[in-house]
Amino acid sequence: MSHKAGFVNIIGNPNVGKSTLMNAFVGEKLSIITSKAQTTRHRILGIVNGEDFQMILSDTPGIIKPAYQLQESMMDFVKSAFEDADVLIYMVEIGEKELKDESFFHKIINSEIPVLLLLNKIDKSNQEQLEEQVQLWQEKVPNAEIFPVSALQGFNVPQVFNRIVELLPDSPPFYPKDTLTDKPERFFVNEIVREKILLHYKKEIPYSVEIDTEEFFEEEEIIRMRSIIMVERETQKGIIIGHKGAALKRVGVEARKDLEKFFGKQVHLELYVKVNKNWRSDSKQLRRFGYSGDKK
Ligand SMILES: Nc1nc2c(ncn2[C@@H]2O[C@H](COP(=O)(O)OP(=O)(O)OP(=O)(O)O)[C@@H](O)[C@H]2O)c(=O)[nH]1
Ligand SMILES: [Mg+2]
Repeated sequence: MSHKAGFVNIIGNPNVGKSTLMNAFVGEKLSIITSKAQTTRHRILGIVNGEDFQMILSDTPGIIKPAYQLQESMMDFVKSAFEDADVLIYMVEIGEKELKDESFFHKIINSEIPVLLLLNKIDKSNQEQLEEQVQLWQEKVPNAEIFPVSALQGFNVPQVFNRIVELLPDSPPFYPKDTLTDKPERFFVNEIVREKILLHYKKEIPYSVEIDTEEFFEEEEIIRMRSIIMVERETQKGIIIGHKGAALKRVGVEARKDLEKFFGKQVHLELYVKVNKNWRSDSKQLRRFGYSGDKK
């Protein structure tokens, strides 16, 4: 029996719904989702295994013009997604005009590999607007096949999935057929905690935070985890902890509930807050947290 396998890399502006789409395909909450831009900071693989195919999706950070070194490393993940893609998914949302970095747009319109342009969030538009947008994007990206979708509501998602399977090259699987992702358990602990930070703190706070899970110890009945919430400055530490520790407690309670769902087991989560001065601009620190840390 012939077998298909390949890399399907999802790129686009921040907040357009890339992670929502990957999770919908995989059927698991692998990537965190919030209404804030730059929720995703890494390249995260989500693998869908069929009897005769393996679809390796990769979720990437939203495209931006980097302002500090962490963001440069985030854009390195986007660049790497162009290098190994067998199918490129360019996601835009209704009403969007252009990609936040033109050089990536040129790569898309000159792509030699198939491009599927997903016009997302159509649940927020009407027929007239939709038709106008489809036409606009067809002119802008003539090499793309366009699919209006709602990643959130699942509209047209199975159709896109089937089209991707058709486009996958003949190949044996790249990963064992029971693999779901390339990331270790601790990564998901970091991400779930960071999601709660994105949800509950304002302004620059979520962008100044990195999580480092120091302990992940699985016992028969329970998984014990200890994570450090790293901030850039002393003042941010106080904000994270909140009055009498209430803010931090809420993060802990909500994260634990999600972790229990994710791992299907009881979880004990300890959270600490530490100042790690300017970690976002420190190559060594960035590498420790899984970013390239390359200076441009
Ligand atoms: N109405 C509507 N909202 C959506 C849809 N898809 C995603 N969203 C919402 O859009 C917001 C961003 O979704 P994400 O999946 O985190 O977007 P992203 O492109 O991964 O964002 P970054 O990781 O920040 O680049 C969330 O609030 C989602 O619930 C959709 O089809 N319709
Ligand atoms: Mg995302």
